[in-house]
Amino acid sequence: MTTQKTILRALAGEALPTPPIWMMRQAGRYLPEYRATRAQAGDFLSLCYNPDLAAEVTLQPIRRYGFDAAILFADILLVPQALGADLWFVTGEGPRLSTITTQAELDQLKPVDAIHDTLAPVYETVRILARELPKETTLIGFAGAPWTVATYMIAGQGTPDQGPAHALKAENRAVFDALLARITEATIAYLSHQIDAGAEVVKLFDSWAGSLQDADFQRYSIAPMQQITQALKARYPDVPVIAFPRGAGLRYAGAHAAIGAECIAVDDAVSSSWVAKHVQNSGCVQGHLKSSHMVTGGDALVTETRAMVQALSGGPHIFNLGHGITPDADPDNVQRMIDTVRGG
Ligand code: 1CP
Repeated sequence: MTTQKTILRALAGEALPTPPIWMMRQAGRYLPEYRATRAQAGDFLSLCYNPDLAAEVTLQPIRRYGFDAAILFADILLVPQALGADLWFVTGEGPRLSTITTQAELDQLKPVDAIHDTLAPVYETVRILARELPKETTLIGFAGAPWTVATYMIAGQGTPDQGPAHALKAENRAVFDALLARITEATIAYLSHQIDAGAEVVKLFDSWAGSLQDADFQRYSIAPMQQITQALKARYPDVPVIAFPRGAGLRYAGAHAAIGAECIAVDDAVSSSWVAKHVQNSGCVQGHLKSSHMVTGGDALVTETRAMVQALSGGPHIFNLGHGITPDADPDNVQRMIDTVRGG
């Protein structure tokens, strides 16, 4: 059976003449309408937990650009908060969390069944979106992958090298493993509720996968994403999974099979010709234009976009950036990228 939605067709393995397109962080500060709604909400977390306003910012880039997918507006750090961590955002700096580095702190986390009390507004946002999105637009739910979420829970903030998480892994493997297991279990429950509410696809963001070496990459990036994917497939065999082990480099090859995901999202550090040969041969790929083109624009944006579409035209491809769009991007450059993808 074929579906009309282009994203679902690509995820089912179809090479489309024009790749479907959406953009990581497409609802974000580069858009004046996002900044206005965020000001109305008061702060970032209030926006995440206000279903009407979170649905509104999710819809804004769909109205403006007609992307083929909408991604739920939320954040990967809502799961730690739902497990009982304190979470706040420092303006101009980023997230801050209470830290988990000992068995005693781990014991204070809430049981997984309790996360839905905090996350109920997110499920309501998904229900609103499932009603209000245009019929051709696919609704993507998401969560952070366990390793990436753990790096924030251990350090209490974003870190350039994920040093504190690597240190805990070396010094207290039992606590580290138990924390990953708890996040994994919570993520399965969270994504199941998003799917029950109407998410048609789910994406796992492992933004810091690239800092895991050798056996650790398999054990802490791939294995937890595989476990989540397998649990979701048992309950929802028809819901495709996109996995993004960012920074995986050569290890993107074989990731479809290792994780069991329909689609592997790739970053901009690998070449499109390499991706076509070594990743797309195993299934759908998503990506991977440098997000800096959304700031600089010009001929390079058009040339690079065309070359990428061409290089990945032999198999299933969802066009996207290699990482999230940045606040200094020019909204006109986004339109130019879309016109290039759709119009040649
Ligand atoms: O001030 C603001 O308005 C906050 C900026 C912002 C936004 C727009 C944050 C804070 N989160 C979000 C939304 C968000 N985050 C989405 C919504 C959907 C969309 O893509 O449009 C998604 C999918 C995320 C995912 C997310 N949050 C990731 C994984 C993807 C990635 O970018 O690598 C990570 C690592 C986070 C944590 C986070 N949240 C916000 C910031 C600034 C960060 C990064 C912090 C750091 O590492 O320093």
